[in-house]
Amino acid sequence: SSKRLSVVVTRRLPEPVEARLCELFETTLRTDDTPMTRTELAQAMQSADVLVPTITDVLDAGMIGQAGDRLRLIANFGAGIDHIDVATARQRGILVSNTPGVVTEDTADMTMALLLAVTRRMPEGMAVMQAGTWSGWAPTAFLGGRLGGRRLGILGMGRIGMAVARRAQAFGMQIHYHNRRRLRPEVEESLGATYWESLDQMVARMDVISVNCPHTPSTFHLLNARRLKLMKPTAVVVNTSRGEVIDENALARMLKAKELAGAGLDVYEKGVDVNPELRNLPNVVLLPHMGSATVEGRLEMGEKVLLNIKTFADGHRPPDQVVPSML
Ligand code: 8YV
Repeated sequence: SSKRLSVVVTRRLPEPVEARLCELFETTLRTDDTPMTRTELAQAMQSADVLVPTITDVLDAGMIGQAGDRLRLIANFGAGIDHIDVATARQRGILVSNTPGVVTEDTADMTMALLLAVTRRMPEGMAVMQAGTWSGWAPTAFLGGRLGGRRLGILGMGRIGMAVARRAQAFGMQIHYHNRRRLRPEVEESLGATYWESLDQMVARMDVISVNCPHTPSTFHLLNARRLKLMKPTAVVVNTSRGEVIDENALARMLKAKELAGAGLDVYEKGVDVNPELRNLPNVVLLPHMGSATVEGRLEMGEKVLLNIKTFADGHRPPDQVVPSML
């Protein structure tokens, strides 16, 4: 029966994932590696029983309003669902699922990579090597800062935040966190993490702030100009979550004015329209949203999407269903 489910996939996915989707369902694949236009997306919403979108598809109330009566499930390829109006989908009786868990370790790895790249000045070293202008070792060249002993403040202590904490613990950092809810004492203890109820107080005392919370109405610009100004001028900001959590223009201004020591960013407030001020600062490392971009991770994301659709096709709730109350 699941064979008759019509599934529309909005982006090219790894070949084994596409093959499996075609095997199990009546699947329409994307033919070129670009996002769908709004018109194409609206058409897909009309014709599909199940839509498999990604972060590049904006499924706002207007778009969900255009869904055909057939559309029953939006099985997102990705963990973050801030591009989907889950409440409106629910009103229309459309379920939403995501792919949590499988992006955790890769995103935490990238958080550490960005942190090390910034604090150890890797871009400056690379630039010299690429230009062929290295004049040899010098005792005072390219001196960075040691991670060990520094205070890391994790903003958002979910799966990814905890994976960052475990890594940072191994680097000898002191772990602090702010979260809506405090962790259970035994979890806090195993991570050696100190809870801050006040984000203002935490940011003022940290050497590093790592953003690991989702983007929701209550986390938009959580790091606004006022909070960024509370930070030590020697502090570093890392963001592998969503750009909207930081006021990007305020961050750029402060980095330029050396009111902050550095930043490592994988995500941006306006997607590909990155604040150009960020691009030419030596103390800033920018990546094009690569946090979960591993071969293994993408296959696991595909498996999650398949399981969500298959379970739904068999008449049950998808294991990774997202409900508005979780947001
Ligand atoms: C994905 C991400 O690559 O999972 C997420 O929330 O940001 C990335 O890991 C992207 O969202 C795919 O839709």
